[in-house]
Amino acid sequence: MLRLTANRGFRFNGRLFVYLFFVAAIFMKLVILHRNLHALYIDMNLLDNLIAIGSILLVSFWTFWLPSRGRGIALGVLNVLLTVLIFADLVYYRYFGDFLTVPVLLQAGQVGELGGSIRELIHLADLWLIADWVVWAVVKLGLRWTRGDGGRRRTQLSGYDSRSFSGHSGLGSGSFSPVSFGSGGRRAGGRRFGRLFSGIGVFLLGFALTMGPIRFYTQTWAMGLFENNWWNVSLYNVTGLLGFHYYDASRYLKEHLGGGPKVSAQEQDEIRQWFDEAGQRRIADNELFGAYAGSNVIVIQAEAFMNFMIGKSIGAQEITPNFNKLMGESLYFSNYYHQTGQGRTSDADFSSNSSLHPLPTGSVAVRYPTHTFDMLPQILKTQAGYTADAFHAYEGSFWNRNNMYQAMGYDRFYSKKDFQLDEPLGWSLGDKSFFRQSLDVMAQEKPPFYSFLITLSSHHPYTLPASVQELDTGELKGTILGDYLQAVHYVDAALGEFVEGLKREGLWDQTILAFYGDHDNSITDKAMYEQFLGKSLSDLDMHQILNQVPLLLHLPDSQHAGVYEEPAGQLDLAPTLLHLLGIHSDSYYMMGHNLFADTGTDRAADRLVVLRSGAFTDGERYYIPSADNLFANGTCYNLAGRKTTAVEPCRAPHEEAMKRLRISDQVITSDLIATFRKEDQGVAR
Ligand code: GP9
Ligand code: MN
Repeated sequence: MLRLTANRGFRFNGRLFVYLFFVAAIFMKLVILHRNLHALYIDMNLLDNLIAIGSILLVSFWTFWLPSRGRGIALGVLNVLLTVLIFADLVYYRYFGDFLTVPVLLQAGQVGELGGSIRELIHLADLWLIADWVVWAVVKLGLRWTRGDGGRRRTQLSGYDSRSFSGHSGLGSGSFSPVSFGSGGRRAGGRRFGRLFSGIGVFLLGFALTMGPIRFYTQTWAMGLFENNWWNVSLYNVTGLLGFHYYDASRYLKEHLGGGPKVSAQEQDEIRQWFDEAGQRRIADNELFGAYAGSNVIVIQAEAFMNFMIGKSIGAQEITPNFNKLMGESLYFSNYYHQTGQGRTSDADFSSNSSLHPLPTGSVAVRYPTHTFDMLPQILKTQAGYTADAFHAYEGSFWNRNNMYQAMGYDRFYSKKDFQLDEPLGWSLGDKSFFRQSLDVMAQEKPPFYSFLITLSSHHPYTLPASVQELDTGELKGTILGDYLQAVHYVDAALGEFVEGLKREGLWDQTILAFYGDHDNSITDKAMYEQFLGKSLSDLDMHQILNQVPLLLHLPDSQHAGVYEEPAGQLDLAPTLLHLLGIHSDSYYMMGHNLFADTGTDRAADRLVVLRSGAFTDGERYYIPSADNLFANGTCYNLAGRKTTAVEPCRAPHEEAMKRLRISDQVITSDLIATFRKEDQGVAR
């Protein structure tokens, strides 16, 4: 910018100044945005700053290739566009706790939701985002004034189109482009080369500044982030705002315009046929069909609530005394499996409400929130006039819930901002208060209602404050499993209080209550489980421990209580609830079973529970795939003797399991339900 020359003293490179001003201004805006993000409690560190600067260089390097005047205009336009983007993100974040994404921009409803509150989301301090415009205007006016030409002569710092200008010693002394040449053609050609190389240099610098730190992050704490992409805010933490938008746009293009693998017409027919047959198997006009039509439905998805500790004690204390007590008047499915993948909580939520498998990578809620699914809240609303609400006392944007819940048809989603944080615990609000406050809402709801609740207090790493620890974990004290059991004990107490609350409000005998765990607790140390259970465990035992979650189903009249040992899984929840409510699920694109349908002769088809890993069981056989995923290298068990058998008896259900996972993936990624529905309405394929 300032160069000491032999005969002229300091010379001011105006073009470089303009560019650096642009970079500094946008950087300042990114810092302002970051300081407004309440989900992040730390300032940007050095690497974050480098990423921010690098990404500004990457969006603007090409301006070096333009002639001076064009470059100034381009930088001005870029500044305005980026300012609008940053401001829009800021306002959107204040409401949704998330950043704008392409699917959100394409979803008109999202903007509608901001509605009248938009004025409240704009703060006076946001004017800092255009402080650079004011500074620029002042500098420009000041220069005109010091030159005293009243602006008659074209200023050499006119907006962003300045070629260059000198400092005190050389005002108006010609061009000071990075490379200075003699005259005429040589000079023009040299300037073009100068611009070309400057642009390339800035691009390379931007690339290094951006990708170096991102690479460092993704090889350390953010490992696997881009494969899982569970939260836009965590992506932002790695990539910065501009990087996030680049990633989001390319993700969208890849998933939507690039058109994943096409599903041929023949495959589509086969898929429809598969769903037709599965639907037929769910039809059962038995005494339970419609027996509880019109009841409220409360589904509680409990964080990391596993099956192995149900009914167990430590010392003389039961781990889950309330759950155990409820078992006496409820249906307890003792071989119920979570079927989640990388999307964890969101997968359990998706599978339980849509009766489809989650995806092999990432979360459906994040990747395909706008695709069509047959979802429980939507069905209950449209088929039976229910009000549907979701409750989860965490940031509404986590797992893209703000968008997904809207798409699922919920009337309202009560997220962290709707709860009073009167019992801070772990990530957010303690489950006891969460249940209490959610119940307050339900008590006001016009019946029938469907309420879906996700608990949080038993989230990894399970360390609860001493004030709420009520379990003496004995030998396990100080271990992660001990902490886990402690947390589960707290959640169980919260469940007990919730049930009491339902009784107090007169809702207990008008409500179907389902309670299940979302997924495992990520503790894989076999020795710890052996210590807790007091016996040695086989590979099969461990596999079941890590994949089974309990399902407790309480019916309004407390009938049909007992232990149900048939294998079942999260995909079965929606069709099973629909059966109780008297809604046939055969016309829906659901994969799960109706747990109240009588088991036919084709056991593999009727009761097959397929896990996302490709493991499965039909109650007789149990198959665990090998690391290389080759069928022959997997292990097939005969469940009667819990012994391994030759792998061959597992082949047929394995093929069916693979088929189901493939069909589910195709339905989700290619939005086949929307296609099928259009075809049904006579729109040609
Ligand atoms: C947070 C909760 C936790 O909202 O869903 O998610 P998890 O880490 O278990 O997927
Ligand atoms: Mn979870």
